[in-house]
Amino acid sequence: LEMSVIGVPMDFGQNRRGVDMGPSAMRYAGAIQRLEALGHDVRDEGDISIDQTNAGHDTNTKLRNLPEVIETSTKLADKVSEVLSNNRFPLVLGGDHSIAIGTLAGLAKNYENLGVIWYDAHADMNTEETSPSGNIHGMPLAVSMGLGHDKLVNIHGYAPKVKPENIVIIGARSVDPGERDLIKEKGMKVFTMHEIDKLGMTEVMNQAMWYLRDREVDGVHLSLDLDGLDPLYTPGVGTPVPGGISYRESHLAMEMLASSNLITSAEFVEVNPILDEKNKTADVAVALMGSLFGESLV
Ligand code: DIR
Ligand code: MN
Ligand code: MN
Ligand code: MN
Repeated sequence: LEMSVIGVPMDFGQNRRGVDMGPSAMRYAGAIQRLEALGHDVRDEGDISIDQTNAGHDTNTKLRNLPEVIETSTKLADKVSEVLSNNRFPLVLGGDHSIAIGTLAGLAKNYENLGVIWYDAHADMNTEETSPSGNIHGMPLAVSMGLGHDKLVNIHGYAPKVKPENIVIIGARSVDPGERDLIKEKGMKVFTMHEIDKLGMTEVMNQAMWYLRDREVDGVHLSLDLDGLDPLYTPGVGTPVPGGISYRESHLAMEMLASSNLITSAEFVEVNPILDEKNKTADVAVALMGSLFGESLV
């Protein structure tokens, strides 16, 4: 692949500082070299610049740091579009999960029928009305479906970015009441930990991929929140939830995606080295990138 890596050192979407160091942590863990070793042509595009002027001064408890999230999303959307127009594969390193608003804004206008795999302990489908926290990292999927604050929903001047029926959520185990209602209302495809336990990851991934093929998607974005894994493996995240996806199940999922050739863009988010144990979470993120981009033992 011809890939472009975009860092988004942003922590405005939630209230634990340090996730802005995620891109550095993943680079330090060898992300670029790992992908180059697989024969990919990797261009590190550096980081999106983030204005820290008002960090810590926000008083909006419904939508924390809204102006900063809007500004960063817009810049990221521009960058992702530029990478696509150069026919390169966008790989985005976060940053908290609110950056997905920008990634999807940059991607979706280049596809007729974009699919999304959302690998996460959470559904990220809150709006300012339903959010228990006011943290925008709990909202990007709702925003991308066209629900939420006008300015977030309309980044890059169009909405929605994705259709609810083109989204598959994998690993959910902490879902807020408003999110649950929305999942039901939209009839969304969700594989919670219950399905992963019951069916096994092989069956879950096969069903997820066939679901998206049946939707006739012309691209699939993988949005991987490291808190989708069990905190045993990825402790360096802001909102850990026990009972998560294992290290091996996650590698299997990435390997299956690799051999499917479905994935056309990806992002790895919520790596917070301040909360981590010796950069373990970034190491896992980079190992998963290895599997997603073609590593195999024999
Ligand atoms: C929670 C946490 N549902 C919220 N969301 C997180 O604040 O909306 N998403 N951590 O990754
Ligand atoms: Mn910071
Ligand atoms: Mn998330
Ligand atoms: Mn999450």
